Amino acid sequence: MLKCGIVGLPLSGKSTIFNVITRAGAEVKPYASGKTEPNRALVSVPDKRFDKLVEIFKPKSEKPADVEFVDLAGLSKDAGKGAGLGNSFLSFVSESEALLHVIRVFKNSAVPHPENSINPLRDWKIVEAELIYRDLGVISNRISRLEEKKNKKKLTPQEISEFDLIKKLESHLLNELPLREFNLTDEEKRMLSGFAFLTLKPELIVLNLDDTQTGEVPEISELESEMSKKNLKCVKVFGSTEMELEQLSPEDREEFMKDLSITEPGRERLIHEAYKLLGLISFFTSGTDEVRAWTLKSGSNAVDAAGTIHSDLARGFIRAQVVAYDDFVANNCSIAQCREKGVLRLEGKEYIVKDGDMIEIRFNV
Ligand SMILES: Nc1nc2c(ncn2[C@@H]2O[C@H](COP(=O)(O)OP(=O)(O)OP(=O)(O)O)[C@@H](O)[C@H]2O)c(=O)[nH]1
Ligand SMILES: [Mg+2]
Repeated sequence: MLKCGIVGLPLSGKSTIFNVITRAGAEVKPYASGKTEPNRALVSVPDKRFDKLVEIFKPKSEKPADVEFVDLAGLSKDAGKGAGLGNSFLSFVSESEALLHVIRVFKNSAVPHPENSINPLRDWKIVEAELIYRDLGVISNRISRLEEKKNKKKLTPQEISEFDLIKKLESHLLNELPLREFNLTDEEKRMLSGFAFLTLKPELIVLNLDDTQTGEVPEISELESEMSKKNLKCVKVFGSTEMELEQLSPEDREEFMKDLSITEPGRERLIHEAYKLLGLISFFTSGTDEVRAWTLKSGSNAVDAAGTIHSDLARGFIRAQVVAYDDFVANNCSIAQCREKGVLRLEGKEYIVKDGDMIEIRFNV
C-alpha cells in the first residue's frame, strides 16, 4: 500500500487537512495534541473514468484505486535533536513514500502559533531543516560504520562506491540542502533506496488558508516564488471550511462550493496531486463481475500490471489485451468495435502500461 504522510509544524492544520482528504473525523484541537500514534485512513482515488466503467458494465462488485494517508504529530523545531516527539515521530515519516507538507496561512487568534506569527516561508524552512538534520544523522551513522570497516580493510567494491557517494551527500546536507536537490543517477538512487531519506521523498506543499484569504494573499508570495524555483508544487486549501464541506450532503456541498466559487473540492485536488506526486497511474480491469482500478508505478510494464492483479498472472503471462479508456469510449464502449478499428491491441511483456489502459491478461499456469 502506498502511503502519503502529512507533516508540518504543530497546529498548522494537519489533522484538519487529513479530515478534508479522508472524511475520517480525526480530532482537531486548538492546542498541541502531543499524540504519538498517527491517524491513518485509506482513501479511494476519485476517478470519473472508473465511475463511467461501473455505469457501463454494471458489475456485481467495484473497487476503485486507493492510497493511504497518515496524519502525523506536529514536527517541532529541533525534533532531530530530540525535542518534541523527536525521533519516534521521524520514524513515522520515513515509512511514507511521499509527503504533504501543511503550512499555516490562516489567522486565528484562538490557535497559538509555535513561532508566534504567520510566516509561511520561515515555517517551511524550519521543517525542511529538521528533515535535513535527520537525514544527516542517518548518513553519519552509515559513515562511521563504513569507516570502521575501511580501517580493517574490509570494504567490498560496492561499499567503496557507496562510501564515496554518501560522503558527497553528507557535505551537501551540511550545506543545508535537501537530497532531492542532489543530482542522483538511477544507479545511485538504487544504491540509496534502503535508507528511506526524508529529503529525497517527493513533497507537496499544502497552504492552509482561511476562507477570507481569497485572491492575492501577500503572506504566501515569498514562499510561492521560492517553491517554484525548487520545483515543489503548492496547493491552496481552505482547511477548516473544506473540512465542514466534506461533512455536508452532496447537494448542500454543491451549493456551498458555488458560494465560495470553488470548482474542484480540495479533497479531490489533494488526492489527485498526491497520486501524481507518488508517480502513480491507474489501469482498469472491467467486466460484469467486477470493475476495478489498479494502482501502478508509472513506467511499469505489462508483467508488473499482471503481478499487481495476481502473482499467477505474472508467472504465466502470455499477452495483455489492451485498449485505452478514451478509445473505448470513442468507440461506443464496444470491445467488438475497438477490435474492428484496430485500437484493441495485443501487447507483450515489455509493453509500458499507460494511465487509463483497460487491460485483460492472457495467461497460462
Ligand atoms: N481559522 C482556521 N482555523 C483552522 C484552520 N485549519 C485548522 N484550524 C484550527 O487550528 C487548530 C489546529 O488544527 P489541527 O488540524 O488540529 O492542527 P494539527 O496540525 O493537526 O495540530 P497538531 O496535531 O496538534 O500538531 C484547530 O483549532 C483548528 O480548528 C483554517 O483553515 N482556518
Ligand atoms: Mg493533529
